[in-house]
Amino acid sequence: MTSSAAQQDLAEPHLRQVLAGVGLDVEYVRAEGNTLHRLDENGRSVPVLDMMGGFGSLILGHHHPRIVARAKELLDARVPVHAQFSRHPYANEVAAVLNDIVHRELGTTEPYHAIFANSGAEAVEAAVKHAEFDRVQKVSALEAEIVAHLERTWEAVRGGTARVPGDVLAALEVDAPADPLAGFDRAAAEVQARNAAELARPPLFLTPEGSFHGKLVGSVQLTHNESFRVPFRSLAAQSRFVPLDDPGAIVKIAERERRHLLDLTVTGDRVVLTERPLPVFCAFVLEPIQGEGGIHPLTAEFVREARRVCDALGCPLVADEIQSGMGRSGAFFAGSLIGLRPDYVTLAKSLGGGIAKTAVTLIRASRYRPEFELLHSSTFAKDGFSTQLALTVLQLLEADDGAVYRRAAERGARLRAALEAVRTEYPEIVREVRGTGLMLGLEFHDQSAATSAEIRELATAGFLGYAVAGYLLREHRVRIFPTGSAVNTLRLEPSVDLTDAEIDQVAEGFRGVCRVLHAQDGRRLVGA
Ligand code: 5B6
Repeated sequence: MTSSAAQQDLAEPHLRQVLAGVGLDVEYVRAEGNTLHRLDENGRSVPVLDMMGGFGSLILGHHHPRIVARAKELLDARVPVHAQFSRHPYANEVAAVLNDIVHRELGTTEPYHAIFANSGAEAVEAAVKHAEFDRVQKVSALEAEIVAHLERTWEAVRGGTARVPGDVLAALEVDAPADPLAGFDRAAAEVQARNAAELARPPLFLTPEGSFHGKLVGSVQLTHNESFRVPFRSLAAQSRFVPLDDPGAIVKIAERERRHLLDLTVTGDRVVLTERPLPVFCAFVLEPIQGEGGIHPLTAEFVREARRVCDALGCPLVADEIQSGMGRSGAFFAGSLIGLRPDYVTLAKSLGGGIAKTAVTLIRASRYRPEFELLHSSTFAKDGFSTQLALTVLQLLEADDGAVYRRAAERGARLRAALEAVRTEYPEIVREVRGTGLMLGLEFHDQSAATSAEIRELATAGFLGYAVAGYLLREHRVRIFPTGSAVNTLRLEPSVDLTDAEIDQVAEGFRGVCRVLHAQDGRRLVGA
């Protein structure tokens, strides 16, 4: 049945128009491995090499035969997909395999508990909510301690064994009355008022500049790109962004944001005013290899400093491995290659094997609050279908002593060498090739001073990367996109089954782009 409404474009029509502007509004009808198929004007199937890989969701490719077979098996067996509030042995098995990997790669024997979700942003928000739940309980414990101190101090003042000295009243900017009890009342009222003002402040997050952690209400505030983040800033707690090339800035930001609660205790016969550090930072969230920010691997020095400052603050360090994890880097966790020791880890994308939508947040046992399980849930999370597929994915990744990880490293090195060769041939066009394993980026030099008006305008509007993507699709049958926040960088995230021929096809495509940009042939670039 075709409704009359189906003739209209109702599903995000504006986005479709934008894609159409650069020749990317293509419908794909079939997907396998690293290939997507579209139909040409005559209805014939045209293969397209997919270097996007579902924004990094397809480490094993489209429709991996073992994952498809498992999905069919599960459906044929009428495996319960929805049986909320029952035992979930498969979710538990997924968590167990993930723990084995954590213990092998992240240098710890501590268990990590698993909270399941449906998407990456949801896994990040579960992490953030858990971290905040932990923070507010620590704050409540501190508040309770201060209340108990105030009571004890009041008893001492009332009993005449202690009095509030003038320097305490002066520090609190309250007048000193003759009556010691009135002095205490004024001091205590001021302490309570100042503490209440501090406690009303929302927490802060730490995250590197260039971060991308999702686009939901909370996670978008951890996403650096202003156009995604700023319109929604009043909806959630804010982040302080740390420059990637200046790990020393982490401690400076922590010092600048330091806050405290006031406390009144008794020493000898004097009431003493002390400052009690307030946990201000909810979490430090980072991607070991930034994806959407332009493919920037973090350095070992940066993550070491992040760990040091988090330990000093008592704040959890969250590794967002949603894009970099699941083997793409050449290890299961990209963070393991730079010595990252996180308290929380988020995974999504490839965890569902390119078929299911699933995500997970892992939390170190020593920081875990079991009560959180009764506060946070989602109807679809931890369902029987997606967790069992995730288990198959993990078995495939872990098979043959990690052959997939070795292959990601080997294929990544080969692809990188091919891209580096293009850069060597066109150093004035290609600025840099960077990344780790099969998470690579190729950055073009800025073209906003190009002699071709078309190229200049595209570059100035931030659309050059999309125009290059349109050209590669049209002329080389390669599907590739720029990163959203670094528009001159094209991102390559194919599956581990990338062949030499496919690598050659990509390199040839980029040579074509370089020739067009070198010749300043704007019309050819946009297919005019
Ligand atoms: O599953 P979800 O998208 O909510 O995951 C959020 C997330 C992502 C991520 O990479 C990290 C590190 N943390 C959380 C997911 N990345 C998604 C992404 N999406 C686009 C572009 C990207 O570079 C990354 C995208 N851009 C335009 C249209 C659709 C998607």
